[in-house]
Amino acid sequence: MVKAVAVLNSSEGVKGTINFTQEGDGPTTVTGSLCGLKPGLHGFHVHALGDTTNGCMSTGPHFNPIGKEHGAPTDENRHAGDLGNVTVGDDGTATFTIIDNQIPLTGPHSIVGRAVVVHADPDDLGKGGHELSKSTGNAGGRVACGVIGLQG
Ligand SMILES: [Cu+2]
Ligand SMILES: [Zn+2]
Repeated sequence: MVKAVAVLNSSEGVKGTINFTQEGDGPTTVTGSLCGLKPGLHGFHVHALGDTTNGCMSTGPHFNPIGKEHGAPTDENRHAGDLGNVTVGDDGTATFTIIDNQIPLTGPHSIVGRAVVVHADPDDLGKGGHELSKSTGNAGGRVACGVIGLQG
C-alpha cells in the first residue's frame, strides 16, 4: 500500500487535508476534508507542478501526461488530473471519497510531487461551451492548494 497526503491552505481561510492510497496497480482512493469554502460545487484537480512559490498559480495546468482535453472523471477524453467537483455544504465544509484509475502514486505518471487544487467555481466538466471549458472546465480562481507528498 502506497500512501500520500496533501495539506491545503490558502490566504482566504480555506483549509483541508487530502489523503491518497493505492494498492499495487489498482485504483487510487482519495479521501478529503475541506473547510472555509462557499457552499456548492468546486472544481477539484491534480495540477502538474508541486510548486507553490507563487501560491496556487505556480502549480501549472491540469496534470495531463498523455495530451487529452479537459473532461469529467468518467470521460475517456480527460486530463489525468480531472477529478471533477467536490460538494461543499451550507456549513462551508466538505468530506468526500473519490476512486480513480488515472492518478497513480508510483510509476511514470505518478501524482506524487504534484499539487491538488480547489477552485472557486464549479468545473463544467468540459461541457459548458465556454472558451475555457476544454482546458480548465471554467472553474474560476484557485482558492486552495497543496503539494502531494509520500507518507511513510
Ligand atoms: Cu484546477
Ligand atoms: Zn482538466
